[in-house]
Amino acid sequence: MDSANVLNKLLSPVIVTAALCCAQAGFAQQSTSPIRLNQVGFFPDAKKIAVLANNTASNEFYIISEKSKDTVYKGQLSAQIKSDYSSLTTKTADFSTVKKQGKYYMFIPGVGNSYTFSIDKNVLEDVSKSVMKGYYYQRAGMPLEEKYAGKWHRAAGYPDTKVLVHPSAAGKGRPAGFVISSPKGWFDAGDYNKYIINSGITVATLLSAYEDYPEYYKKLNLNLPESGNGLPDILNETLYNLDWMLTMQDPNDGGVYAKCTDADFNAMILPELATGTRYVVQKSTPAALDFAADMAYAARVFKAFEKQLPGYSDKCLAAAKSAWDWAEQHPDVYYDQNALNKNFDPDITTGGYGDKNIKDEWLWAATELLVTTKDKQYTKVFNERINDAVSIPGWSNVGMLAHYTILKNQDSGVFSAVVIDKVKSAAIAMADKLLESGNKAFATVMGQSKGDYNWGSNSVAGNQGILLLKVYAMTRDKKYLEGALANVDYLLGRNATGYCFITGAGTKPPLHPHHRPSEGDGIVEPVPGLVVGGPNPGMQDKSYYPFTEPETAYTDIAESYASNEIAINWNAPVVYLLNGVNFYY
Ligand code: 9MR
Repeated sequence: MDSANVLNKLLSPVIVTAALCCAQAGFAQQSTSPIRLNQVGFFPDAKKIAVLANNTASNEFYIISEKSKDTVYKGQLSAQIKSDYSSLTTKTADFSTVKKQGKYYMFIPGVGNSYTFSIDKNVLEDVSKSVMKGYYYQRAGMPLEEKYAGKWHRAAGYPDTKVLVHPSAAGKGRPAGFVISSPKGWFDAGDYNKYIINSGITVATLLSAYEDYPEYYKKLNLNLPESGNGLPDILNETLYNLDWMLTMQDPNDGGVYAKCTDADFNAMILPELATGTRYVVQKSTPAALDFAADMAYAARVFKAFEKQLPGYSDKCLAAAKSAWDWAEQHPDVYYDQNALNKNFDPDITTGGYGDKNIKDEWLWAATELLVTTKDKQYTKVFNERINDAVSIPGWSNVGMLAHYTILKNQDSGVFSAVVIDKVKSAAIAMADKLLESGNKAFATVMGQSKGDYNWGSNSVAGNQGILLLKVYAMTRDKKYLEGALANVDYLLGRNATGYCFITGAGTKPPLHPHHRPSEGDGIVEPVPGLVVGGPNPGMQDKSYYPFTEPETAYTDIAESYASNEIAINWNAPVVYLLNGVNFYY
């Protein structure tokens, strides 16, 4: 980075705030507007709700056309609502009857104007694409050319063609120090490491987005280097990570390394400047099972693209089977980084993704293998686990992904009517529960309990949205679609922080995500299309948080890896959710 860029980076908050203020002069309180709404905008036929998040006495609001300055709607604010997750009290403003396409803002006497928003049929198109394109910017081992990456173009980094087998991962045929090649894949998050566990749910979520809306995704051009090659771009992008995952399997025994990593997190530099030794570390049972599940799923999806990718589907399936076999022979190998560091050198201090309850991983892998192969050998584990309770998924909680696969493959002949009925009614009951509870003060499904505001809370909002969309597809009852949209509104600004949580979107997006390329590139705007973690009262990074309650504990500073990092498993549910509602409305 040259000195001008360093200066830019230091000054960036000032410059951006100033630029925003100038660009939108005339609007009160640009940086912390108490009027919280979806900053990107609304579909003409959708519910439209804004929230006033302060104690103003006003009872009325006005929707004003930006162009003519005419009032197009005058409405009443609701009675005060005390939030369950912070000391805020709010009032809601419903202007769903305004349907005419155009640009508007809300005016509340005594408060001022909101940000400008659009009402438009295509209002979510750009942001939906951009969260998908976000993965391209996470690619390891290839240069991002300007024609695809715009001003965020960068040199290649982390080729990972010479990766050492860490002593914790040594095995027959591959002793410690053995060199393997493990190229491609996405950087996990703000860091440059590549983890199998987190790829597990991420890849499955993207495959499921494609499977649920194939015609939609076939038309979606993301301007990738591979665009136009006969594969939908969402699959082109997913392949980039699947190719890497395949290299993480030890051909000698089918076991899967937990991660391809530096020994320690490095500085906030561009990937091309990182030169540390890379390692594959310890194989683990959950890594093998997540890998098996993704590969068995990919084998189904890519079967339809035999012409473009001859043999790929079979290759995935063979990899899935041998990973499963390894897991059966090694059913309780967990990744415990502290234990690992006591026994082996060098110490590894990057992300752990340690998961010691892997009943859900067994269910998921068995389900995917069963659907793809129809082989009875997977039924024993399936039958043992199918009655386990499931909940909104996350990287360590993947049982629900098995349920989604059952719902999608009801006609496969693999599942009994009893199982299908149970899974269906459980999904509907969960969706109903989501609609009943939620954060009343902000009118969102997000906020079922305090626990929703955790590390990566925005992925909770996204994953709740996925369940609602899947139940909507099953029932066609609009209330589920509206619930999903309420979480879109949450992510795009109707929340207690006032931020739109996606870089480059809305009026007040994060400007300083914990993301090494965005910090290291000297460009003021962060890389676009990345979902930040969101409110997390755990505040494990101990950095400065202006507010610290469950729904407000978010801080837009690069140090805050616990609230402002980006991660592949947080983008994926938002990809599914945004593109899903974009498809339906
Ligand atoms: O998303 C993970 C979160 O659930 C954990 O609580 C946290 C601490 O173990 O780690 C998060 O994952 C991080 C990973 O370990 C390394 N890359 C960045 C991930 C997001 O912060």
